[in-house]
Formats: sequence, structure tokens, C-alpha cells
Amino acid sequence: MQEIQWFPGHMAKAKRQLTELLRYLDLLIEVRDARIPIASHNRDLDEILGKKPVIVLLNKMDLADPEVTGAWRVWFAAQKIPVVEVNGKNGRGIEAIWKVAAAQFVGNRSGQIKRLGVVGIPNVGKSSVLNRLLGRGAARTGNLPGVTRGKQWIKYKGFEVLDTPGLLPPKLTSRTDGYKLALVGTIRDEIVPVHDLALYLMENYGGKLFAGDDSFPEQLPAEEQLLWFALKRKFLAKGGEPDLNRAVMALLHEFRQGRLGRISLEQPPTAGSVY
Ligand SMILES: Nc1nc2c(ncn2[C@@H]2O[C@H](COP(=O)(O)OP(=O)(O)OP(=O)(O)O)[C@@H](O)[C@H]2O)c(=O)[nH]1
Ligand SMILES: [Mg+2]
Repeated sequence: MQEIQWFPGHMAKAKRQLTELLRYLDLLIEVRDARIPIASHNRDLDEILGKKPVIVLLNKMDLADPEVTGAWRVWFAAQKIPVVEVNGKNGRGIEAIWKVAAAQFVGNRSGQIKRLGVVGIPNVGKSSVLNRLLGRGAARTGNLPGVTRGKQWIKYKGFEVLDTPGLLPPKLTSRTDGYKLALVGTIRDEIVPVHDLALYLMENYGGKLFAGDDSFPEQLPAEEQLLWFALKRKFLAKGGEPDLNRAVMALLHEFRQGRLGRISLEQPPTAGSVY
């Protein structure tokens, strides 16, 4: 299998920009994908944040397994990381963010403007969340001073929210991180070969994806499972043999659309293991 490459220059630049931005913020809202709460977190953020408070959003909760998301909620609470499960598409859970945000400032001088910003890796739903968060009552205020021109503050519910989210590149600490990120659509398919990706999905999550189907060959290798999928869907090439390319594309597409059910790709680490 091909190695996944990332460009260190991108990270250095993103880190610089975020560090600059953080000077103006009192609280950061970090959007993650509920299906991969760890792989969708760029660990460099911890270092950039220092002591600044952060709220983690588990977005796209509608695509994740609710039971696993519940386990993540417990895990984050144990780490003392404030977490909110949301759906940036329909707005579910969004309102709770304000309460959790206000709780970060209990004991602070009242009446003081608290500034917050949204950050995350590509495609996790930063813009959707921001739109939902601000709703219609939001009013634009001044521009952000300094280097980050073009950004504006929006006054809402006693906060000032930066109108543009901060973008962090995904951090690939392992090959499986790369697969997971590609499966949820945060890194492009050109970076990870689609055939490998489909095999990875089958091998690790096939049993869950096709749990309701007695004909799924759970004991067979992923290649065979992919063949099974092609035949099941009647994806046949000209000679009548299974069309694997079509099977690969259909499997990935349907998974990403959530059409194969609500599947989480990561479980919380068990007690004692490191995060
Ligand atoms: N099913 C589902 N889809 C979502 C949710 N939130 C966002 N999306 C979809 O995910 C895609 C990416 O959402 P965006 O809000 O554009 O994500 P982003 O992080 O701003 O993306 P970039 O700016 O490209 O990095 C869009 O197609 C959204 O409709 C969610 O909670 N559930
Ligand atoms: Mg966006």
C-alpha cells in the first residue's frame, strides 16, 4: 500500500495563523467528526492552545453510531474536556454550545465581551456549525484588527464570534488515521488509493455495515467481501465478471452518504491507554 504524504510547510503556516488568531480569542470551538473524534483532531492544536479554553464539537452526529458517541461523551468528560454533540446540517445540539461556552467563564468579570472562534480540519462542518450557531439574530460588528484582514466579529448572546473559521490541516500520525480521514471525506481520494480504502472499510467495518445481511461473508478476506458486494449489487463488467471498480466507488459513496447506516470508525481508548 502506498504511503500517505503530508507537507510540513502547510502545517507550519496554519500553526502561525492560528497562533496569531488566538491572541484575539477567549475561547475556541474545535469541530471534529463524531465518527473519528481522535483522527479528526490535529494534536498540534493542544500545543498552540496553551491554557486557552476549548469546547469540542462532535459534529455529523447523525452519521455516527449513537451508542459509540455516548461512550465518547463519557470519555471526554473523564478527560475534563467540554464536549457537545451536534448536527451542523439541521442544527441539532447547537443551542447547547452557548450554555457550555458561558460555563467556561463563570467567575469572570461580568459584562466583559468574550470572543470566540471556530476551528477544525477540512470538511468537518465548520461553516455549517458557524451558520447554525449565529442564526438570524446575529449582527456584524468591527473588523478584526491586524494581520487577519477580512474577518469580522459578530455579536451574539453576549459573545463576539469570528465570522470565518480557522482551518487546520489534518494530522496523519498513522496510516489508519489517513484511511479514516479519507473515509469521512476530509482528505481527498487522490491521496489514498480508493481500492485500498474500500478494502480497509470492508476489513474493519464490513461486519457492521452489512450486519443485517445474512449472506455477507464475514469470515472471508476483504477482497472476497468486495466481490460479494459487486455481485449483490449486480455490478457486472462486459464479460459478466464482477465490476470491482464500480463496487469500490459505490461502497465509498454510500458509506459517505450514511446510506449504509450510522457507523463510528473509532471507539474511545480503554482505561489506561494513552490518547
Ligand atoms: N450529515 C451531515 N452532514 C453535515 C453536517 N455538518 C456539515 N455537513 C456537511 O458536510 C459538508 C462540509 O460542511 P462544511 O460546513 O462546508 O464544512 P467545513 O468544515 O466548513 O469545510 P471546509 O471549509 O471545506 O474545510 C457539507 O456537505 C455539509 O452539508 C452534519 O452534522 N451532518
Ligand atoms: Mg468552510
